[in-house]
Amino acid sequence: MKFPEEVLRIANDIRLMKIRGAGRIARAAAHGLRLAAQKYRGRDRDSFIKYMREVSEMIKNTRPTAVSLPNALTYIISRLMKRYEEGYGLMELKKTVIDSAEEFISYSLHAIKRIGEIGAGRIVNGDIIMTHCNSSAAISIIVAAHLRGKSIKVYATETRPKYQGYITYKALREKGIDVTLIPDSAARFFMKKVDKVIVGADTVASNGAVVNKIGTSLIALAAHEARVNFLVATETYKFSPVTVIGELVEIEERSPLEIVDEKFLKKNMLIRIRNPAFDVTPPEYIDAIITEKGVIPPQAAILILKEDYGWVIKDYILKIVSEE
Ligand code: RUB
Repeated sequence: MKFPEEVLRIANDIRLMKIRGAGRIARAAAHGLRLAAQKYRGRDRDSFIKYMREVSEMIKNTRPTAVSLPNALTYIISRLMKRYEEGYGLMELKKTVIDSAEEFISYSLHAIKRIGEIGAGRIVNGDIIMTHCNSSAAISIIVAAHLRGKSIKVYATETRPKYQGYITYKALREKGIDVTLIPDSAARFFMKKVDKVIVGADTVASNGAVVNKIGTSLIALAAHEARVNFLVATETYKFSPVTVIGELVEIEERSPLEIVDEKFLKKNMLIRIRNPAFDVTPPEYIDAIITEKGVIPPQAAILILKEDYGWVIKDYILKIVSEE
């Protein structure tokens, strides 16, 4: 089936990381489904469902690690399917997709703001904060604390190989925050000066492990060694229901060309390069997870999952039982 140009462009932008960061990716996916519904020119319900499922699958397959992407799609498609099973007509089904997408996007933006408000309460006047990569949720906390008049200093890691740390540096600088850019490898060097590390998340597993940009777990280790508070800022749609039944989070491996250029690669044909984009920080290294619903210890991740995704988890478990 042919997908609308604009929807294909969104998928491609996610793949190429022109749209990046777990929250932004989720909102772009929701927007993609909304556009697909708006552009649908067919006339019957069944073909619309088939088409929407295919668009959803195509968007889902852009990047594998951030669970916010499938969670955003499920949010919309599950509402669509419910209406379909209740016998609603095509116009109503389209409206369901459009309304659910808008609902998700506005929930997401509100959640980031709320995380800022909740997280700012944890920041003390004079705090020195380290952050890694570029997380809207982590930035929301830092900016909210600054706006409350707290005097803070930030170390932002460069975040090689894609240098998302520069985006963080610019965003904080524009708000008038005292921010210093450091190489990733200097994280331990500066850790003794730091009071809190705040990072975002791409996925939170049911045991409280956090998947985030490569290098996060090394920083967590350095923070643990120096007895520095390690906080994760994340919306609850980054909690992964499949991890409850033991599924592992797929870690995206990206092109070696993000590490070396083509000329180097041609000269060194036999070189082996690995470029994992994310790593896993175990719950033991995380002091708290700050969500829009409040602050939880990582071990309480399962409670969020039960509350928000209980029905999805029940479906998985029933599926496993019926396959046995
Ligand atoms: C981005 C990254 C971010 C999280 C959280 O990785 O790891 O820390 O996605 O970001 P990439 P946010 O640049 O490879 O997408 O809080 O904005 O959702």
